[in-house]
Amino acid sequence: MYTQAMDTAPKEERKPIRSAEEAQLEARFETRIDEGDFVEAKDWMPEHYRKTLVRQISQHAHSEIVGMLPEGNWVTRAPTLKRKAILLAKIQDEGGHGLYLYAAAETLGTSRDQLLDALHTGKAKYSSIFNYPTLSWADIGVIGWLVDGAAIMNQVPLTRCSYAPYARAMVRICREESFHQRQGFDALMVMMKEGTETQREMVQDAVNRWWWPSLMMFGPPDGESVHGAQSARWGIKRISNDELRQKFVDATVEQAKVLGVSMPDPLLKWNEARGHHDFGPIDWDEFWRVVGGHGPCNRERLAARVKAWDDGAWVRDAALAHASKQARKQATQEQAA
Ligand code: BYC
Repeated sequence: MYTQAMDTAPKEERKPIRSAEEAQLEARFETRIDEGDFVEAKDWMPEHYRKTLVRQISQHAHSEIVGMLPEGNWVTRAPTLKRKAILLAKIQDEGGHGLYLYAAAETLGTSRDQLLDALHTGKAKYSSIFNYPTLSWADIGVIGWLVDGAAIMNQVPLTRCSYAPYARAMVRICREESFHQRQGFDALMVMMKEGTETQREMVQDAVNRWWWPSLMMFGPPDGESVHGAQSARWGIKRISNDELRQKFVDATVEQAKVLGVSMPDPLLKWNEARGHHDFGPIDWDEFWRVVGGHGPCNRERLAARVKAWDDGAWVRDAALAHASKQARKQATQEQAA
């Protein structure tokens, strides 16, 4: 049994005091996880598990919402009506993914307002990839092919995440992401196979700019992943950052051959002994710079989200006023009855 008096460790080394009941609950929780059981919102869970999920799910939600911005830049300049309709639908899907994910995070007891406040004040992260600019129409195809392709690789294992509300949201999201990836590949195929030399050059230029940032989406190398081991232990992450990155490289190299583009990596080559492609070193300094808020578009992206929130204040106020008017009306009717 733990008492305050036994807690003689220096302050910074002290572990939170757990009651015997809590220790028992935690042991039962670990056993459930080991048995591959899913955890529901109403179930007991360790505080650290809850925090890890709120962090990851809300970062994921923010990524979907911020991810709408680089694509939104091209809605008015899509080359055909068909491409415009597809792009609009994709961006709407992403808004929807953000909403499922905020809802999943809310089941853990953190409100939507708290989650958004963390984004708007720069405390919460979102995927590094969305801090790069979209310079040509080919970027939209490459985002679909590479960025959504990397997202699918990372997110399919999350459909088996131990936290059931997140896993359920991911099933739906992954179905839509695979359509997103295919539409990107299709747009690039048209440019590569039916387009002009200039269009083919645009595609290659976009691949050159998005390849390395796409590899960074999977997070730091396993040795530097702060949360990786614990998240794997809890069945939140089923496959490590490096393993997913490798799977992505192996899959996309083959797709690049079909498209007729090359990756901007002279060290990329098949390694017969490993049964995988070797690839060159990733610029982790660039990754941490972008994650730390100093990428090409960090300020612009955050400012756009804060502006959207501020501009939407009247809608929230009106909805609240309407809801309280309805509640008053109902109360009066109930009194009269
Ligand atoms: N960007 O210990 P680690 C999409 C942070 S949506 C920024 O390995 P973890 C899409 C990490 O948060 C794409 N930060 O972390 C949308 C941690 O910092 P904190 C988003 C990153 O959580 C629209 C620190 O680095 N997908 O694809 O075990 C259109 C150490 O990392 C990044 C998801 O969110 C990054 N790339 O693993 C198209 C999927 N990587 O929190 C596409 C769900 C790492 O301690 N998330 N950091 O301050 C995950 O699977 C995991 O959170 C990650 C990172 C693999 C991303």
